[in-house]
Amino acid sequence: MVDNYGDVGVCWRLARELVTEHGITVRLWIDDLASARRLIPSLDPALVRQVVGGVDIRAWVSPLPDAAPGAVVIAAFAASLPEPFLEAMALRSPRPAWINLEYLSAEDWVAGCHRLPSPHPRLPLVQHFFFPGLDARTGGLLREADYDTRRQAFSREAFRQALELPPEQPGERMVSLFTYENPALPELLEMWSKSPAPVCCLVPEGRVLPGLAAHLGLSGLRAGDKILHEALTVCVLPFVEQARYDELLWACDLNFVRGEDSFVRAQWAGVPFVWHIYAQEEDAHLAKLQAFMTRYLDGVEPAAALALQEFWLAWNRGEGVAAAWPSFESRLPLLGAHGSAWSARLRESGELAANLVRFCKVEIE
Ligand code: TRH
Repeated sequence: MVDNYGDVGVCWRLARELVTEHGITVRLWIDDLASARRLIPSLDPALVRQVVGGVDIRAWVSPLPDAAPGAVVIAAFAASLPEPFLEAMALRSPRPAWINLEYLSAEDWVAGCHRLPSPHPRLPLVQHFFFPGLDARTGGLLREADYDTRRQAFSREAFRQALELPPEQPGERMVSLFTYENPALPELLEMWSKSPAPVCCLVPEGRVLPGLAAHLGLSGLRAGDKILHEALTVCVLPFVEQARYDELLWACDLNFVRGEDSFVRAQWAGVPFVWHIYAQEEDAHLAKLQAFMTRYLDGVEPAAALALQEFWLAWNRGEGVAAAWPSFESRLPLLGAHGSAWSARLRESGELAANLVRFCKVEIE
């Protein structure tokens, strides 16, 4: 998919954690090395085999080159394994633990399906479903052991300087905008440009730029551009390597995120955020969106919960954001406090890489 990085983003994060925190040898097969390079700048898309950050990265080509299956085989996000590879898995002794790493969802059925076995119809192999999730009944979320250390070392001022952002204005709100194309974008920007307090909007390079440029009356935008539009300053940022994306979230007062991985990182950051969920056929994503909001807003003061729901739904619908903004904006301080508490609660649910290692070592025969 052009400009979709979530699947490789999660796999890369998991692979790095398994290597650095658990001392495991990891071979990562990727079918789109060019996209992966955005997140892993030292990757060479022309190489079928290379080691980056301790991970043995291979090009997933068809047919898959002969490679002996490891002790654990993880197929992520509905990737189906080639038949010859499955046959090699069946011949291995002992047979590999076979994990089907699923998408994240806050829906209730997830806890019931997490860790379920599914025998292969023909071969003597059993795959186990492993679901990321928001509570201890699931696999949890990825979170690197050095997250807190990195955050403590983070300086918002140094971040601004490194990106050559304009000096902070009194009362300014800094917002990051990592989102899919959205018909509500002009409405949002127009509102911010008329806002009584300055808004500094940081937009990573990506698919939203053409719409943004059109709204600003420009033929195009690229990293480094800074456009002042009344109370709104738009700064286009370079797409940074994945390890540095957290810094953007820490630097801002409000983050617009999307997909799966940036959505998770926004929750760890504990800063108020707006989730643009990846749209699925027959609006299947709306149930996922609602399930998350219900979980996330449990215990939040009703008016603030309603304000968040109305703004998120407007943003995902692509209309009505101006009407929903004032109420949402006035609740951002409260939602910020809630975001920190939510992030602390998530930690108690366990960490995905550690849970996966334990599951493979202890629970699968
Ligand atoms: O790229 P996405 O839209 O990915 C989506 C979802 O994962 C969705 O579930 C999937 O099915 C679809 O792709 C095909 O959004 P996501 O998940 O947030 O991934 C973006 C990744 O990019 C994430 O790992 C963070 C990273 N990133 C950087 O490394 N540098 C940057 O500057 C930015 C803005 C993001």
